[in-house]
Amino acid sequence: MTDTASLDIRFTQFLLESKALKFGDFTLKSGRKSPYFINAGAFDDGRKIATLGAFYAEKIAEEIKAGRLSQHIDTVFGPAYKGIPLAVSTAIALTGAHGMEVGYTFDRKERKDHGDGGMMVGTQLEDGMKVLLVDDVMTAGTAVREVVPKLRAEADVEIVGLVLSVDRMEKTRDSDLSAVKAVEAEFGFPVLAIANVREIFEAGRHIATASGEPYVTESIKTAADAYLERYGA
Ligand code: OMP
Repeated sequence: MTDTASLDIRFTQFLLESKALKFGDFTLKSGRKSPYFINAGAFDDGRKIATLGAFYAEKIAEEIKAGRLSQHIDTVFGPAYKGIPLAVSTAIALTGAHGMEVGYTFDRKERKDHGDGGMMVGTQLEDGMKVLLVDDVMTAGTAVREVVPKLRAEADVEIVGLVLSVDRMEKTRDSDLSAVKAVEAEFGFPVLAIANVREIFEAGRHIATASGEPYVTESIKTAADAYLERYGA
């Protein structure tokens, strides 16, 4: 694999090598039974979380260049708990590798009534601020629907977009629209993913394990195709 391979291919290799993409039987938050699962908890050391942040920052810089994301971002917001290392590592990479001065913010799960108080940690939200959301995976969009009202209750911020690791490209329960498209339509900001499941399964066919077998074998691909036939948008 070379550095010139496209972002989704390099990201798929990272997901597979970090064991963040698992194959088997998984019950999702939505109740759907899936033959694959993306576990952001696998990015559990300094090297992996720094690499993950660099991927988010690369995606954000690419989207800013393409005019799909605002050039100005005040803070990167990651919902607690899993979004915290994402927001911090993304902010570090945006400043370190792309020269963007940005804050990072995350929410508390419970209100703190002593010391500095408040619901947010990191850069405090103020009216008019441009906030970029980061999260791990989107299936049905439940997580983002919970977090947007929390931000809006804090201040009259402008959410400029949401960047994910992986778009699972699944239909919502009541339409043929993908959850990503439904969230974009509902909230009016772009939802962008470093890679989507179709790109990941395609790339994974050509990325080999140490024993020379592709990570995505014929039977894994068949199971994934059947799942996407039923739930894919
Ligand atoms: P929604 O909130 O319904 O979009 O589902 C996404 C969330 O489900 C993620 O933030 C995870 O908490 C979890 N999840 C994964 O982490 N990886 C997956 O591959 C699938 C899910 C899931 O349960 O749908």
